Amino acid sequence: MSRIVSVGGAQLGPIHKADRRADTLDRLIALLEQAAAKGCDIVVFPELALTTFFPRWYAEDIAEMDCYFETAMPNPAVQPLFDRARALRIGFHLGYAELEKTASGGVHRYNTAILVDKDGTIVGKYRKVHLPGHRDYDPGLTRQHLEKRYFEPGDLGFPVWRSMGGIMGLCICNDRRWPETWRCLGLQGVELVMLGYNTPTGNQHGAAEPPHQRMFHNHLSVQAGAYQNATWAVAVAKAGIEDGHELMGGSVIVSPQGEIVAQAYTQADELIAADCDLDLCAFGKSTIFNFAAHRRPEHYGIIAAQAGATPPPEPGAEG
Ligand code: CDV
Repeated sequence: MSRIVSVGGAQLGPIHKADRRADTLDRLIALLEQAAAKGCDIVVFPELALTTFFPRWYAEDIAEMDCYFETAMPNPAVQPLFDRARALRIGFHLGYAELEKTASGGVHRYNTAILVDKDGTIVGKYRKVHLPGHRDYDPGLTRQHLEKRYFEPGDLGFPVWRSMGGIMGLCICNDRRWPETWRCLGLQGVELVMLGYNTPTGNQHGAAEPPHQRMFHNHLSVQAGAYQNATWAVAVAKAGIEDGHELMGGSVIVSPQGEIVAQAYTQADELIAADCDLDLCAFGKSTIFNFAAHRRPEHYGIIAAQAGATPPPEPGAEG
């Protein structure tokens, strides 16, 4: 049986605050249809693919942002995407802001992604673990990035699922920069990692980090994660000038050897695609990254035991 999964990456151009939800959904469905026409089995949409990147704005009362959150998935506003995908027999990955109501009347807010199979069934859900930015308004920054204000860290870990003949995993945007993310997925045999991102082209601290370096870090992270875990990876941007703030494009599909096999060249709605042979993962997984043969977990305890770095004392410092 073929283990080729034909993957589409549906990069989105900007989604402005003023854009109507129905128009945004039409754009997603148009990309879905392009992917289906190309024969894709699955199409990957970006992080927070239904709305503008609202964490760039401060609200004293976080509930003011609830208009950007989904309280159920699917829901009437996104049902047309689910219906069209099922009719076309194509799976998809979708990032969105999730508001979960608890039995006791409380709420949790997460930056979430789901994996939907060709029958329209949600087979997997992931909630972003590595939330970048800050909780409070910071006047010293060129731009706010308030993910820590509006979302809780994900509580689902880094699960994988068997779907479409392979082992699928998800992460979201900033997660791609952390080797811990990739290794948690790699240790479960992941063969295709899907992720979306909203990454500004400029540094919010005003630091000398030009756009070409930021794009390099984007690709470096995904290529290293794919290579070191012998997995395919699809990283898809929301790009362009959104409500006056520029987000990078550069969506890519990366092979288990860490090579880019497809890349977007615009900052607009654009489909990239590649036939991903999941059997190609076996080479790295059985040789240089044969984890069972070569890993030394007895020396890795520090990774799970602490968050911050603990350098040794300076020479001459009092103990
Ligand atoms: N949405 C993100 O997680 N963006 C971050 C930016 C703020 C650095 C990223 O890692 O791309």
